[in-house]
Amino acid sequence: MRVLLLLAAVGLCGAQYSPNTAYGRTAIVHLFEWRWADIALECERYLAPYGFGGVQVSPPNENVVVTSPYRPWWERYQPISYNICTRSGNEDEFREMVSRCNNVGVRIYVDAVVNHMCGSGAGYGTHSTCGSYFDAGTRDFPSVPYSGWDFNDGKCSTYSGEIENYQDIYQVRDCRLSGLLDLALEKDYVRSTIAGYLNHLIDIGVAGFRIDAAKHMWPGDMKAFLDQLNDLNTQWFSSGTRPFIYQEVIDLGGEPITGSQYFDNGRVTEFKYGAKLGTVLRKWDGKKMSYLKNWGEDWGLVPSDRALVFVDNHDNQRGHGAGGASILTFWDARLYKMAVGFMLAHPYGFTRVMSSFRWPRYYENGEDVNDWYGPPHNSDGSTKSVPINEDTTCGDDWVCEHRWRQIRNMVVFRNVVSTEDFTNWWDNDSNQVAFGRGSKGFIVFNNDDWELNQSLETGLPAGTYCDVISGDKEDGRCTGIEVYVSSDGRANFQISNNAEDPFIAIHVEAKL
Ligand code: QV4
Ligand code: CA
Repeated sequence: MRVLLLLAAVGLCGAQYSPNTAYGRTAIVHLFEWRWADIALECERYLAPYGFGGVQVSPPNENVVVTSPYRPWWERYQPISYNICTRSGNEDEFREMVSRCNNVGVRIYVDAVVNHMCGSGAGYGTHSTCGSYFDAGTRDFPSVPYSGWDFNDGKCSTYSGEIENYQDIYQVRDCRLSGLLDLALEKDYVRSTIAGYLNHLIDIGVAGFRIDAAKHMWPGDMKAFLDQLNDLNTQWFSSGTRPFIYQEVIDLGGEPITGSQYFDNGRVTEFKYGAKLGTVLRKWDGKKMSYLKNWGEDWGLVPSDRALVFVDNHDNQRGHGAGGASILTFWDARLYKMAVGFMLAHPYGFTRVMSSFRWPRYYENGEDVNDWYGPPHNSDGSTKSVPINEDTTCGDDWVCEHRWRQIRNMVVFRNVVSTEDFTNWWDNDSNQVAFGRGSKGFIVFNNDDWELNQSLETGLPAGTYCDVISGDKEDGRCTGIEVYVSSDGRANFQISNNAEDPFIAIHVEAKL
């Protein structure tokens, strides 16, 4: 034990790769743009009962107020200070959320925007979410404080001062990402200021961080502030627990900067996951689901214990960032549920479910000109609270994918099978596949244009199981399809290619 403590003390043990979720919880949800008060409610009424491990929240620090276009979602990626004060709420509301979520075993992960401050064109004044004065022109952020000395202006080699070529690793780190004032992270003052911000959040009780734009920071500079982070708050975590770190590094190949260069700091976001899975489910370039038999590192993905995986994220569901047209989103609901179901059933990576808001997509010359739309809001620009309908869906334009029965039940499935290996793969050499997780769970997909009618080895104990895709196990009965597993572990599966959801999932906690 002493050795472990020593290792933890020097941050050598693998803890920063561990999500620090409560026992048996294996997935988090990105409640994009939700208010802190609504997240606290969602932790207690939904996420805890259904075994979600945690929530990735939108950046909690003060950001610039952009009014043209009107309050875009991306204004939150332009920091003005590290005051906990945004459209999602103030510090008291943030503390309340973290405490209430931790108290029901749901962790909070903060989206940490520490590579930069606001855009160089953001002007000067107090148009910020907490009224703090700033002057982008003179790089003056008195509420941190940062001054001109704390930015990379002199270090960037490009004429525009912006990143122009992603093949040049110096530009990518030391120039501005789309005009965002780039912080000088080699400076001790900047490193300790960032560490101070993150330690303030750790003190409040968060479990870890998504490090925004990590590709744009030198891994060593990041390590310098990460090594200054305190252990997690012992009110909710055992002593010596290190914050979970997952770094946004978009690496689809073809660039000199790769995800593996950041492994010393923590996990990385594996964007190849959603991009490749999308091409398979869309059957592009002759790809078919039977190819997924060796899904994982054989497909060029990073090692499973260094991967934070997702089908889509807040950027690429609206054409920002990377992944392109293959990315499946809630707009492609039927295939999206299959992709999320596959992700949650498969053992690879630590999984994140997206929870979005709807916006009026409108394409001109192939571009969605409304991709900037912010969350549902009142006339004063404040973010609307999330209404919950009778049928448990969300109201207004909140999509709440995490509340879709097929997705919510697959989060439970992942928890139930978490200790089990990937077993009993079957495929028809086309787009009908199935696989199990030891003796705890089994899933079957039909993405062909004809019926699946097949007897399969499930690995499960004999009995009657409720399909958790078409329904639930409720009051001792199945509200959807029933599956009979015989004493030899085999079961017959019939899935029409016209089914609402052409996949079936069963597990031992949905057994009659
Ligand atoms: C514009 C011009 C600049 C000009 C600047 C002057 O493009 O040339 O210098 O004005 O101020 C918004 C606008 C963008 C504007 C910029 C700065 O869209 O037009 O520049 O603000 O004013 C999000 C959005 C961006 C948005 C940014 C800041 O996606 O559109 O820019 O927030 O508001 C790469 C990175 C990856 C990144 C991804 C989007 O490797 O790290 O691009 N992903 C993360 C976040 C993402 C966020 C950022 C990084 C920046 O996931 O949401 O960008 O924090 O792949
Ligand atoms: Ca940078």
